[in-house]
Amino acid sequence: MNQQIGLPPRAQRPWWRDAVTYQIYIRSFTDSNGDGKGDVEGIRTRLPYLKALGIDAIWITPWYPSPQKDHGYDVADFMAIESDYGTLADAERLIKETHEHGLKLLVDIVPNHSSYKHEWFQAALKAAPGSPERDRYIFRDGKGVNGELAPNNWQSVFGGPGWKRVIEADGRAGQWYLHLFAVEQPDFNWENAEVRAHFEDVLKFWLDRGVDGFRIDVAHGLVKAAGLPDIVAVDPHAEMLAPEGRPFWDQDGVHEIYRQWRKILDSYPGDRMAVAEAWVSPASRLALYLRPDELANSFNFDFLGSLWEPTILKEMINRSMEALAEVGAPSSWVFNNHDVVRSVDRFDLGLIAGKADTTLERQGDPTKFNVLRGTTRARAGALLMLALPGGAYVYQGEELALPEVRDIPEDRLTDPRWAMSNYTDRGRDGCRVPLPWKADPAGAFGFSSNAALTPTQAWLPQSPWWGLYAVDTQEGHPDSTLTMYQQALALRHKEAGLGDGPMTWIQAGESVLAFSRPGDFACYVNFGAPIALPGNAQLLLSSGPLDGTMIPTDTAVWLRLAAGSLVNQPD
Ligand code: TEU
Repeated sequence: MNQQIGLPPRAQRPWWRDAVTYQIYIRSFTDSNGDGKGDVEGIRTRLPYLKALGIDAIWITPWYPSPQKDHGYDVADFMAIESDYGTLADAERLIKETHEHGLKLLVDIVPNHSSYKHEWFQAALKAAPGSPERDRYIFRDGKGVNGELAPNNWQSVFGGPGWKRVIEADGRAGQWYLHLFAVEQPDFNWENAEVRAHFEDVLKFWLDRGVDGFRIDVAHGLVKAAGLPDIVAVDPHAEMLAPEGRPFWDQDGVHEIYRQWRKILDSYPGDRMAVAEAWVSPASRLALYLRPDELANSFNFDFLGSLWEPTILKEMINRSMEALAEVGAPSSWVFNNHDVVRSVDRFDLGLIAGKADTTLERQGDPTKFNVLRGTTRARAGALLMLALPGGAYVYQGEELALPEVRDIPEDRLTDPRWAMSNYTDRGRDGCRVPLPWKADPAGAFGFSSNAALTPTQAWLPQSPWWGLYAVDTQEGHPDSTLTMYQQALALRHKEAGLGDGPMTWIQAGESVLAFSRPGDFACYVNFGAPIALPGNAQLLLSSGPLDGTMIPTDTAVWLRLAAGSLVNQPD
């Protein structure tokens, strides 16, 4: 399949067409001040690690002042830094030093909602119905004789009703406000000019400080259908995340916002960009966010919900690339993020993203069921992802093959999903446990500068087996996943044909995904019984040991093919 014909060489095209961006979940990355929570300074101390890993950019999850009801995605002030995480001066220093390391830096912008502690929402609560203060959010009168019923049947993504009734100044129950996420995350009204102007100021505030771009949270949710019509579904909550036919997702009006944002990005020097977190399908709808006058990237979330199955994966790859080629945009592959069960577990157990199967508790012993198979597959998947056209987003710990942590005690769970689902869904904490930097448990496995901090004292407790995956045990070890990522990312920089550009499928059997990239480069991923390496191929990298000249099950290889061996291969 050939796309992007006429693409300029890598050095001449914008960095975001090819970049591998590393997602830093700030609270769990590195704690420099010993309080058990990650911070800005902690990130700065790890820049050498990130540089050595070979990524091109970092994306930092929300670092703004926040009551932390959704770990920073509830923002109280979009133009400052959370005091637990540091200061604006720390952030400015981090931006500068990230650039000195030759890396780009993205910040997370959360435009769908604010925290209930945001001064605008506090003002809205005090103001009267119909006031300009209320108009910045989505307040409505309730239904029923006394307004005691929610204005419509929208539910929260986290569980339970999507509306909360407020007490008015006279002490009586009054209007309702919309919160598509936690109660403490009231949705903004994007029809309001002040909201639009504020976010333009927010973009400029961070662009002026040198950030290279933004990850846009819930990018498909800002505009709600006029009149806020009910969801037409038997079970509105089950349908909340369905991307199609929802009166709050992927409304056409969002595109005008991003066209405006693109103008702001383009008014700054360098290739400033934005990447959309848009849970939108089909791929042709997602492509609309990537039209030349809109956003640079949009996460491709298909892999998050896919099984380890070649036919499905191939279809997804084809669909995504075809849709994006229409608008001239690169793909942005994602295997992991802070909202889904880690790929090591998904690929082993066949879990679908976000649906942690609590019947399969690991109970603290990673060897209890087949974590090894998940690791083998996650490693092969990584080589697949990093060989595909376009860019990729890697979530912290993915390079260590961290599994999902399933044994966090219930009384330590913090994700709002846990309470909002009436304690039926453990939520997303299992992929957010602070990173193990050292095998020694002191300082919560090296996560914290405070050596006295025990693994259970980190903000999310680390399980006793967490140290098995530590950076210091993997660093320099020829078989470790960290080493494999370092090698893959180094090769990716050297191979001019990787990153954005054409790919051609190679027919290698039903259980194999194989494709070539320019420069006689090929990637083979074997999902079935062992297969032979293609003749005269030079092995560049493999995700696991080969068996002589055979590629074992669940193994991926990067190869230099003998020149001319691809002639007459069907697409
Ligand atoms: O997520 C948006 C979203 O709809 C899903 O990722 C959802 O949170 C998940 O599938 C259900 O648990 C973004 C952020 O990535 C997420 O961390 C925030 O909680 C959410 O927005 C609200 O800001």
